[in-house]
Amino acid sequence: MKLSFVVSMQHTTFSAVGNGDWKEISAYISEIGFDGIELAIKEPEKVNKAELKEHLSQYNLKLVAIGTGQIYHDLGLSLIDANEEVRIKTVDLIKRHIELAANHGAKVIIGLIRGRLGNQSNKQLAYEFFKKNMISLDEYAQTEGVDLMIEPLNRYETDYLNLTEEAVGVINSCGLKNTGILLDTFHMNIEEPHWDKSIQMAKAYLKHIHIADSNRYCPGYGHINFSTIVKLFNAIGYEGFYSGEIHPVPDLKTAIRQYYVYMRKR
Ligand code: LER
Ligand code: MN
Repeated sequence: MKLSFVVSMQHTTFSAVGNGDWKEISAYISEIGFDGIELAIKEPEKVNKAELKEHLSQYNLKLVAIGTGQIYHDLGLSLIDANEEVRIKTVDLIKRHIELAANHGAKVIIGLIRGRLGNQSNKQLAYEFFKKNMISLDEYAQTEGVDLMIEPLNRYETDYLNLTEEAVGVINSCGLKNTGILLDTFHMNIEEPHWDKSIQMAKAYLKHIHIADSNRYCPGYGHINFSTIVKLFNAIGYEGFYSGEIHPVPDLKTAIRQYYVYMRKR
């Protein structure tokens, strides 16, 4: 099993993430024995590409995925904003993420950046904005040789694409070629009616996994049965990373270490 951990490159108010000095945190992740790292990046244009490459190579960590969600969570920009300028800016920022990802063979996450239809007076139109922007991002991802991933999120964080079935539906109806799915056990535990059926449904699309227990703490702190769930992912032939996206409880270093130890035993 390949393990990674989600770390924020710039300070964020999103709490289920490694927040702090990304270089120090990644050095610790490497020391513990992780195979890779996932970076949440709010300001992709400010990232020093050479420094990032050198640092990850020094610590022998693969950049597995790039998170975009803080652009919505911290800055309020989304793919369905009513203001066209905001939508254009959001798409442009994600293109910068795609370029960064291309440098590392990493994948780009389309999660919180989707925003909420509920904020819009015309929900149908907002959903059309989402589809149009995904088609354009998918085309750009094809030219850069990068995979995008739609992450179904629970209803308290967004009001559309909460289920694997819905994410598969939009990928197919838009004819997206480089877009797959990221499954997050925290969101699945809230939304999916069946672990096994949802994982089976994701089979042809699954590119990445986020792991957190039912309370978003480290696995073992809640009531999700990870041994069963890892078996279900193995059964569909999943060979990608299991990325810890958890609250830093009781503190970040302990959470990182406990995540590694727990998952290595699955
Ligand atoms: C948000 O709850 C989440 O799970 C992130 O991975 C999405 O951007
Ligand atoms: Mn997630």
